[in-house]
Formats: sequence, structure tokens, C-alpha cells
Amino acid sequence: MLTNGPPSGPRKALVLLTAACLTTISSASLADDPYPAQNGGFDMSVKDGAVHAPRADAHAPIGVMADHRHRQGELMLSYRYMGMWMEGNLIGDNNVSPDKIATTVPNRFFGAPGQPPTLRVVPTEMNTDMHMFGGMYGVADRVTLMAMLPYITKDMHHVTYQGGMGTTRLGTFETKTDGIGDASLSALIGLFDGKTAQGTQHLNLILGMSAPTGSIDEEGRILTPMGLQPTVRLPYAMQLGSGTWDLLPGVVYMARSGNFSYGGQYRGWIRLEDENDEGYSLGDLHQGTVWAQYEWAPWISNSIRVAARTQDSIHGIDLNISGPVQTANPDFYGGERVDLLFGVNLVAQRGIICGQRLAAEVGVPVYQDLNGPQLKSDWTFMLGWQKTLGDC
Ligand SMILES: [Cu+2]
Repeated sequence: MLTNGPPSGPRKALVLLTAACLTTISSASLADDPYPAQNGGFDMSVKDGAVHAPRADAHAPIGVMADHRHRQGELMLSYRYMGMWMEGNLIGDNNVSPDKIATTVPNRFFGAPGQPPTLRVVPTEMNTDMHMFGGMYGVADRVTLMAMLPYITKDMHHVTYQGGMGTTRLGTFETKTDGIGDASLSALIGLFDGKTAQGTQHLNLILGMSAPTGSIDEEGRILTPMGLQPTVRLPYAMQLGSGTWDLLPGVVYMARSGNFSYGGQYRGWIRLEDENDEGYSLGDLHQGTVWAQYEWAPWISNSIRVAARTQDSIHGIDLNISGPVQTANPDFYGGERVDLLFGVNLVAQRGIICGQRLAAEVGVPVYQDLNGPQLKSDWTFMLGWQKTLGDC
């Protein structure tokens, strides 16, 4: 299912860029700060003139972005791999079979030349791979900037039913897209940093913008109910960006008491334009999450997390996207979903790899209510690497 071809142009360029940053940017200097902005990965205490290694639980589970700040002058580089697998369809929270979709769900394009009354092409499965390259930089103790650039690969499998009615299957086909997604720049602004006998707590405001750098005019070859194989503009779900400038507001709280830590975050994706160049805007997305972590030893912590999201359907329509398939209908987007996630954070404590972080998180949906028919989430996986330069 996974498409693991050799790195193509843009991905290779990003890898080179990251490597260049690593080699050219010198380590940030570490001052002895009695009021650390936040552990951008480590306990700021400086004892015996030595900087102590980071704590595993100083970062939230890897699926939570924009969780922590860095001190002034600190630079952190990160890479995350995210895999999302979808299989089967839901209308609301009810499973619906391809046969039922193909015989009962109205085609909104019916009436146009060659358009059947019901949907005749049904997505059965979708795989999304995202490679997220990120950087964080402390412009001041209270303000950290975070830049993110994703490289996305998508593929969707479909079954095509023959003609305008019935349940005879004509065949299956797969569409694929890949390229960079929407780049974003956010500021994390410290609202409150507290220190207790047992630990610390931090409250940060998140204010970001997402630029429409991802393509929204990707094309692919499909199989129609009449047996034709034209190349067409692919549906919204297969496009790589939103096409609009988006506001990314949020707030995040993290607290630690001894070896136990917990936190919560809200983030939003608010479309700042009614329409992108193709005449639509994706629905606003709101996401809330809470987590708890236990640190067994400074180098390892485990986490449990709940993430909930709600998204509107698509507003407007791209006139180049049509066909007897659910993904061509802007109404069949958005919905609600709750995931349960389990994670591990690792951070090397000494030697040449001191301060290198490796973390993973696996998620399964526990509730989905979709504006369907729509493909449902099956499971998600994330693997991430992070390093704050000069932290050991
Ligand atoms: Cu960071």
C-alpha cells in the first residue's frame, strides 16, 4: 500500500536543506537562566557548570505540534513521518458498503451530459504519507517561531460500477498525487511559566499562518462507468493544499509534577479567504487534545492521548471537479472524529547522540461521525526526530 519510491526532486532538496542547516548553524549559547522560558527539551538547571541532558517528557507526544518554547537563540530541527490509513465508508457513524453507495446515493451532477443518477465510482481505501520538516527558533525567551513544510504522498483506491445502475463491477483503479503541502509559520508566545516544588507549568498562545504552497490542481487517470480512462482534475481529497491563506490560532498548556506530566492543546485552521483560485475553501478545522505522560527514566516516557477534531464541509465548488463519485461532492467532506493514541518519547542522555530525540505515536479512531459517504480513518502512525542544537 505504501508508495516508497526513491526521493523525488522536492524531497531530496528538503533533505539537503536540512543537512545544510545542521552543518552551518552554530550551537546556541546557553546562559544560566533562573526563569527558564520552557524546557525546549531539557531541564534548564545548570549545575557544576555542566548543562544537563533533556528529559523525555519535556516534549508532548510527537503528534502534538507547537507544544513547547525554546530559549532565546535556541534552534531545534525536526522531522516527522506521518502515515494515515483509511478504509471503508461511513455515512454519519454507520458503515456503508460500496454496493449500497453505488445504488442509493444521488449524484449531484446528474442531469449533466453522461452523468448517472447515483454515484458509480466508490473509494475503498486511501493512504497518506506525510514527511514534515520543521524548525523552531527562540527569538526571545517568551517567543518561539516555528516553521513547518510538509511533503505529501497520497493514493486512493476505487471500484467502478458498470453503466448507470446495478452492482456489476467494471474494475478498480488507483490515483496518486505527491508534492509539497502548505507551509506554515507560527509564533508560540509565553503567557505563563510557573515553577513548583515538584515541577513546572507553562501556558502558551499559538498564532500562525499557513500559506497556499500546496497544489490544488493535481490530475490523474480514472476509470468511468462507461469504461473510458480520461485524465481529469482529481477530487479535493487528493489535492495537496488548501489553496487559501489560513489562520492557525491555538493555546497549549503543559505541566509536570515529578515523573508525571500532562497537557492540553487547542488548534484551529481558519480559512481567511472565501474562495481559493479554483472557487472553494476547505472547512474550518478545530482540534483539541489532552494527554498524560509518565517518565520511567530521564531517557524514556510513555504517553496516552485523546484527540478530537471537527471540520466543516467544503464551501464553494471547483468546476473542474465533477463525476459520479462522493469525493467530487463538496458536501461529503468534514465531520467529527475522536482518536486514542499511545506514544513513546526517547532522548539520548550522553555521548555523541546526547539530546537526540526519537518519538513515536500510534492512533486508532474511537468515534467517527462523517458528512458521508466518506472514507473512514483506520489508524495513524507517527515517527519523529528532534534535536535542539547545543543542548548537551
Ligand atoms: Cu522545539
